[in-house]
Amino acid sequence: MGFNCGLVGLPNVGKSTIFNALTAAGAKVESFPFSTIKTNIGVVPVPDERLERLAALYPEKKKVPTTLEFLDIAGLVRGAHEGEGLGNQFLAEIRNVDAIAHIVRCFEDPLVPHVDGSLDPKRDVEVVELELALKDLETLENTLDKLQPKARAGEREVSKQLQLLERVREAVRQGTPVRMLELDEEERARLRGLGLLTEKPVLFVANVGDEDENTYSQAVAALARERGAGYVAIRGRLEMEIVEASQDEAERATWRREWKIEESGLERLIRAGYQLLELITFFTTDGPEVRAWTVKRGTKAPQAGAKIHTDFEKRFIQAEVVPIEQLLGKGSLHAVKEAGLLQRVGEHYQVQDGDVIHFVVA
Ligand SMILES: Nc1nc2c(ncn2[C@@H]2O[C@H](COP(=O)(O)OP(=O)(O)OP(=O)(O)O)[C@@H](O)[C@H]2O)c(=O)[nH]1
Ligand SMILES: [Mg+2]
Repeated sequence: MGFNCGLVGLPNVGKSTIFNALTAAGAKVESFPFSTIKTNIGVVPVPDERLERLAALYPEKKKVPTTLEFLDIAGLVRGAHEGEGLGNQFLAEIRNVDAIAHIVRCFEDPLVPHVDGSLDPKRDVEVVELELALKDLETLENTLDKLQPKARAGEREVSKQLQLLERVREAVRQGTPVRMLELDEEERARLRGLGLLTEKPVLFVANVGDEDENTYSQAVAALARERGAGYVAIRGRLEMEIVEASQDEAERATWRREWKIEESGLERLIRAGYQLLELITFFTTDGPEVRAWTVKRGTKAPQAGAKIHTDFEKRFIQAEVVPIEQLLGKGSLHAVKEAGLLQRVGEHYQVQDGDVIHFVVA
């Protein structure tokens, strides 16, 4: 399975607009709040010029990029954790994402009403964060209620869990997102099953309208730094219009140059998202495909193999690896071998960004 990212924020801030700019999916965009009711899902190929150059070495093979899934989720308002607005159900959707892109309105437009009547990114961010935190408090309370009787019965494991949850609850009450707590690996593992929303990595996305950065978006960037979150600014409507104006990437690039957009919102968001989630890309050239794959930094060779085929992890013998730039420099795998540059690695090898890998399996 690939990675996914949920677009979260107040109603009418441009979530569906940005979703369309990212996916070209044509989701409904309206100037009134709560226009999105059911979550829109879009899968996008991750643009990577290294894959283009690798594919050029194998003109007979099919080029398959790695993908990322975006979810355009309904707008969230004060009281959402108690069912206000469209309520609780979409908080459950947030539970299933790997990362949250928190969309913040940073554009002025009298034709687009703001649910709170005025533009104030800091207040908006706090409304959304509070709802996520309150949902986590509810989850923590419910779990604690179930554990307490067992702890009284003297189960040691349970009381360890109980202590951890009480500590986390206290921190969330104080307004600290779970992702910012100092927890060790074991503690993180203990929390994983709870699906806490403030544990997810967050990327703040300032929807800046037609202009570039402004004082509102600068405030969002500062908030992101404070909260251990990533940050990108996207000119939502403009980028959506460019994507919708043409299917041709070259033509879209011309439009972007015209508007002095150096890199598409998608590219910037993906770069920030990969950094935030500590993701890397490796490549394979076996069979009929030249293909890019996404894994977490630190993934070992057998588990990377499991991305291709679940069997590969069990049947792993070794992997043959060459950094993509070396392969491109030599021009063929044969030349890489001749030069003695192909590394043979075992099950403890950690895959590096840009590795081209051939898995040898039993
Ligand atoms: N001026 C301006 N308007 C924008 C921009 N981005 C979005 N809008 C407008 O804002 C309104 C809301 O956009 P949507 O994308 O539907 O917002 P949403 O966050 O998905 O809203 P809900 O689904 O209702 O929560 C629409 O009228 C958009 O055209 C922008 O960059 N500039
Ligand atoms: Mg919407």
